[in-house]
Amino acid sequence: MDNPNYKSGFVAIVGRPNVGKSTFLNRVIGQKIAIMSDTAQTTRNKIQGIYTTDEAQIVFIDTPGVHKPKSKLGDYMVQSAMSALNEVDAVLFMINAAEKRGAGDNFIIDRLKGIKAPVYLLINKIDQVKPDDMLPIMEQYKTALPWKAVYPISALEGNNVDELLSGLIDAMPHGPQYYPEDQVTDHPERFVVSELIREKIFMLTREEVPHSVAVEIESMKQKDEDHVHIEATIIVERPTQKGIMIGKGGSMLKKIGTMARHDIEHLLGSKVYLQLWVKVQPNWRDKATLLKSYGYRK
Ligand code: GDP
Ligand code: K
Ligand code: MG
Repeated sequence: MDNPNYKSGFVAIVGRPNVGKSTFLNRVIGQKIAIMSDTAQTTRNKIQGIYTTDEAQIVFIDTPGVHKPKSKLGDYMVQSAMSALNEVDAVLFMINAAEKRGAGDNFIIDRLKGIKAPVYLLINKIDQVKPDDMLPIMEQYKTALPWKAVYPISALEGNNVDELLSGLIDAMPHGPQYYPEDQVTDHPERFVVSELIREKIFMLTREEVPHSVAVEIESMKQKDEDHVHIEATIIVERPTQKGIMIGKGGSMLKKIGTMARHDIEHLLGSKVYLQLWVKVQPNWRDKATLLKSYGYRK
C-alpha cells in the first residue's frame, strides 16, 4: 500500500471494569476480526483489535496497569503501563453514564495526568440515561483532564460510534497499514506467546530487569501432529541484563522457558519445544521494533 495519505496509529482504551470497553471494541471491529482473548490479561499491553479501512488503520491496545492493581504484579504494571501510554497516539478513557465518578475512575485519571497523547472522554451507555441526566456527569468530569474531545456514546446500540471513529482517524498521524486486515485472526497465538514469555520474565526477574524487555517470536512451526517448535529472542538493552536473564549456568533462562512452555502448551493445546535466545540491542524501542515486540514481524 503506497497511499501517502494513509493514516495509522495505536490507541489505548482504558476505564474501570464493566464500563463497556469490550462491547465497544466488538462494535468497532465487528465480526471481521476476532478480539484477542483475555489470556494475556496481566501483561504489559495487548492488541485488542485492529480497525482497518481504506484510509486508516487503528490498532486498539489495552494497558492493564492503568487500572487499579489487583495483584502484587500490579505495582509493576502501573509503571510499565505508563511507558506504554507514552507510546500511543491517543487514549480513550471510558466511563459509564449511569454511574457516579468513583475511586476507580480517579485512579485512572491520576495515571493519565501528564501523558503526551491526547485523551478522549467516552461517556458510554447513554441509552441508559435521560439526556438531562447527562449534564451532571459531564460536570463531574469536565475539568478532570484536558480532554481532546468528549463523545457520549452507546457501545451497545452504536450511537455516535462512527463520529468518534472519524474523529480518531483525523487525529492519527500519517503512516503505513501495519497489519494486513486479517493478521489478528490468522495469528493471535504469536502475540500471546510472546506475552506469555514476557510475563514469566517479569515474574522471575522482577526487580532486576527493566520494563523495556521485548520478546520476538522468530519462528513458530507445527513440526508434526502434536508438536509445535517455537524460537524466540529476548531483547534487552544492556549486557548486564543479558547476564541476569541467562542466570548461573543458564538456570534463569531454563526457568523462564519451562514456565512459559507450560502456559503455551495450555494455550495451543499441543506439546511445545521452546528455544529461547537472549540478545543485547541498545535503544531497541523505535517504532519498528515496538511493533515486533507486539508479536508481529511484518
Ligand atoms: P468492560 O469490562 O469494560 O470490557 O465491559 P463490557 O464490554 O464487558 O460490558 C459490561 C456490561 O455492560 C455488559 O453487560 C455490556 O452488555 C454492557 N454494556 C456495554 N456497553 C453498553 C451500552 O452502551 N449500553 C448498555 N445499556 N449496556 C452496555
Ligand atoms: K478488560
Ligand atoms: Mg472487557
